[in-house]
Amino acid sequence: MLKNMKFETSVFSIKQILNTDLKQIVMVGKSNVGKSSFINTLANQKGLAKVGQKPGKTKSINYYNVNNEFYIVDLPGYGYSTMTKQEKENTSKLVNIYINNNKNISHIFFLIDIRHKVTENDRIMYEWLLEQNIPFTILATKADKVAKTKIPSYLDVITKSLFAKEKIIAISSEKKLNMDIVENIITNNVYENN
Ligand SMILES: Nc1nc2c(ncn2[C@@H]2O[C@H](COP(=O)(O)OP(=O)(O)O)[C@@H](O)[C@H]2O)c(=O)[nH]1
Ligand SMILES: [Mg+2]
Repeated sequence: MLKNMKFETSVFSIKQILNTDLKQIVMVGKSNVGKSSFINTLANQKGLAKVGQKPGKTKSINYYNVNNEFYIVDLPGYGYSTMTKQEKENTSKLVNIYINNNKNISHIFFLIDIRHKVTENDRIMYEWLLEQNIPFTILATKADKVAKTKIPSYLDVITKSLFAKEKIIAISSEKKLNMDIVENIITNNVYENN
């Protein structure tokens, strides 16, 4: 569990992006994949990030301050059918500027629902991640929704449809599956190479 995690701010426009020297751990994934739930489980606080929020409401970059040592940053989800073309453009511009002008991103978690088919947007996100010079981990969310014995085959499907070389980790925010692995990744990336 990450101690002393607090919501700090939501950023809707480029000029609001935080100018900070603190390292940042970033969450990306399509809407409803379980980003907010994952953040709440990491913090061990139920209502910290709003779960099941209407897609239209999550166009912001949300910063969670962890003990004044680093940030967990929740990026706007992609694949919203309710967003207008203009909203999608504004959101992707905000995300790109946030990532490209930032030397303090130490790790990106890319969340994919373990049960769902990999979408075109997921593939675009994966290709985009490969082009960044930032370490990342693919997490398959909501693993409690499939039989434990079937988890490896679900992971295999995702790996193959992304042509991913990285090992994908199954997680469950509900059942706290593999949260220790995730926390290790976070602390290794935040506290190493200081
Ligand atoms: N069974 C199960 N449901 C989950 C899990 N994580 C999220 N959910 C559900 O998936 C829905 C979307 O979750 P949310 O965290 O709001 O996703 P976000 O849009 O990516 O922030 C909600 O109804 C959550 O209760 C999980 O680990 N297990
Ligand atoms: Mg959310």
